[in-house]
Amino acid sequence: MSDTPQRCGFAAVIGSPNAGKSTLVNALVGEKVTIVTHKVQTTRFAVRGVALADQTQIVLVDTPGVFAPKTRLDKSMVAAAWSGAGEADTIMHVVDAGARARMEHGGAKSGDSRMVEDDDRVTEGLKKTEQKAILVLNKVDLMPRDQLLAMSQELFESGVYSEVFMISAKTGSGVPQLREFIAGLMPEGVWHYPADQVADLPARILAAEITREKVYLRLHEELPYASMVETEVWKKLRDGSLRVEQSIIVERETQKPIVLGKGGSAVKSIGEASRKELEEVLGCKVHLFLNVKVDAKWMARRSHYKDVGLDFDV
Ligand SMILES: Nc1nc2c(ncn2[C@@H]2O[C@H](COP(=O)(O)OP(=O)(O)OP(=O)(O)O)[C@@H](O)[C@H]2O)c(=O)[nH]1
Ligand SMILES: [Mg+2]
Repeated sequence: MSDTPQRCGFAAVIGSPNAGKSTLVNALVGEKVTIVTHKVQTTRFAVRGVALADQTQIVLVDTPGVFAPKTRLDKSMVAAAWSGAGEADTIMHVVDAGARARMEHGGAKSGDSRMVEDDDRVTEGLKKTEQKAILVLNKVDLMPRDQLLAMSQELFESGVYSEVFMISAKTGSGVPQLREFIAGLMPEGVWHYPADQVADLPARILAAEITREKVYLRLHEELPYASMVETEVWKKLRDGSLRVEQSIIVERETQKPIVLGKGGSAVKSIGEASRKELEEVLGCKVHLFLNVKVDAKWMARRSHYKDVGLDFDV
């Protein structure tokens, strides 16, 4: 051990849906601790990941995107995003700089304007918090660098940012510098987690998340938002392998055949992809059984919120 005192603190990552928050958390940790897809509203609840920088432990809090909520689940997700920020020692606001640049300079894609609107929603929300945030311009690999300066100046006019970093969470460009900087902001204190722990989701919830990621990646249209995954059986077998039974829950009868696919092909490939990753993460052989259930009211069930730390009554 060195003589430098231990430091430990919380760093929340907030931003609009799809900005790259989860990708950034994984990049800062150096391992996958939270799921990532190309679809908006992937992260549904606060997920913690632990990054180390010398004697400093940074507990990263990945949050759901901030957007205009409609359903109960939406409201709980947005509330979780802000409460993650409220409890943190420092806040990073991740902005999809590529989307913003396309809105300003042409070539906008679908979703870009909503992204910018949601970012402004975050900036407005930050005005109400006492602390200044770090502005993280992400996805700089997708845009000309010379547009970044004007963009950060414009965002700085809001008065809510103390610092700006220009990064690509995907390629890792700028990520080590950001990690160093956040480490310097963490207060002195003992580490919250053992040195080798990077994630803190209970294994059965992590396993459900991994399968949900595969559902999102495989299924198109609006279906993913209407679905959830629940781990129902988790059993260590005598040979050291693990039996996991999960349900993919959808809202309507008509959605069931979509998840199953022709002759069960969709659910089979979701299961294979999930099992592979589970084996990697858990370090043992996994027997994964997926079943598709219809529950029109899953979004209205309190237990689905409580289990993952979401507030049902917001
Ligand atoms: N090109 C590029 N793509 C990125 C970068 N960061 C993230 N992405 C992609 O952007 C998409 C969304 O990434 P996520 O990390 O899931 O975004 P998020 O902000 O966590 O999204 P929600 O959980 O839905 O709020 C994925 O397809 C990522 O691969 C980046 O720096 N460059
Ligand atoms: Mg996410």
